[in-house]
Amino acid sequence: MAQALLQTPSPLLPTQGAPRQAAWNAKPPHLAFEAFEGLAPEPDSAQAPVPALADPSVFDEITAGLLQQPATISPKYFYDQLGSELFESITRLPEYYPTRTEHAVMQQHAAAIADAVGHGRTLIELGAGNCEKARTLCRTLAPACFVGVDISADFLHDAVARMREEFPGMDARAVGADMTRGVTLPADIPRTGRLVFYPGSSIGNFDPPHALMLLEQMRDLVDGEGEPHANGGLLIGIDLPKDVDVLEAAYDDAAGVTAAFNLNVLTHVNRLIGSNFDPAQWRHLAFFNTLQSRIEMHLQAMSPLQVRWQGGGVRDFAAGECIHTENSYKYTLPVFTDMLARAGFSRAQAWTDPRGWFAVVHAQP
Ligand code: AVI
Repeated sequence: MAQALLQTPSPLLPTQGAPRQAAWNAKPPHLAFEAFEGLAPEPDSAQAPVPALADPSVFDEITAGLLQQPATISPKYFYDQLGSELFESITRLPEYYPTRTEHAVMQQHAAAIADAVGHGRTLIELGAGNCEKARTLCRTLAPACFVGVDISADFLHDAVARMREEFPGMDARAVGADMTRGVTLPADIPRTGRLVFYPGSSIGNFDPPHALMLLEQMRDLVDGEGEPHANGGLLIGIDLPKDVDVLEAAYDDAAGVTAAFNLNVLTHVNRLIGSNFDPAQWRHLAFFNTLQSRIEMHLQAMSPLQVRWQGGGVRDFAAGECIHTENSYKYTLPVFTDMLARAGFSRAQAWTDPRGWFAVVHAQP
């Protein structure tokens, strides 16, 4: 059983439900799938010649999803260049509370978090991207070593170089790895005193069985890969259940940025599989599924449509039929603490904002 020291337990009931396949391999923006950019044919043209695709597994994955009933597109395909920019805009929207609320929790409880976590650690940020969130943490934690992990090591190198400049005494490294496939750190990264940092509530984009698998991988990392006195920890951001209107507005903002973000996946898919999706024929849907405690995003056909792709693939959509593009699970602290315990983190402590909208959780084996 978890021995959770939950400072602000969520008032909402725990919800559990059957996972969907669609989001198992969802990636937060910094883990965006970036293969095939540059090999792309002209978007949105069924007639344009389509170059041979470099990796058939991507083609197969997308087309298999499109042929499912209901159709799905993995959220990792949100994050092409435009999708990543749109996501950045989302994080600044008045309706999208998670980013600024997590930041406020980290600021407000900086001293307590630092006391719990400890100074001089090896800080490992998963999905580090531009290392912006870790930079703030480094100022309070003064880690001895920082390891930014991201699928795109090239992108990371600049960010990690800037970390070295700002924190000259800190050993800062960039590691290119897809965390969904397991992360192996360089052999000289200290095995004791590791702190894995996974902010942004990105764990919510994985369905619960895959979220559990990821937490188990994080547990292996903080365990120093078998080191008996590893003394490691995990610091992770969790979006909590809240008023449905607040949740739904965050994923269907008045300015239409989230709609553009969702629709952009069709343009990206067109480039990846040579399909002829016309985003103008689809509309963005986002709603809270109370039973599963998750926001669901879908794209809905506004009229009967036929979509074709390279190699003769075809899918007919009836008017109103949907493609499921994303889940964003909202965990109560008791439910998430239970998941942490199943992943081998038996102690957990959480800090939240005054409204109880978002939690930063420190967990230890
Ligand atoms: C990356 N992830 C945590 C975001 C979320 O809130 O689930 C992705 C997102 N989708 C629509 N808006 C934001």
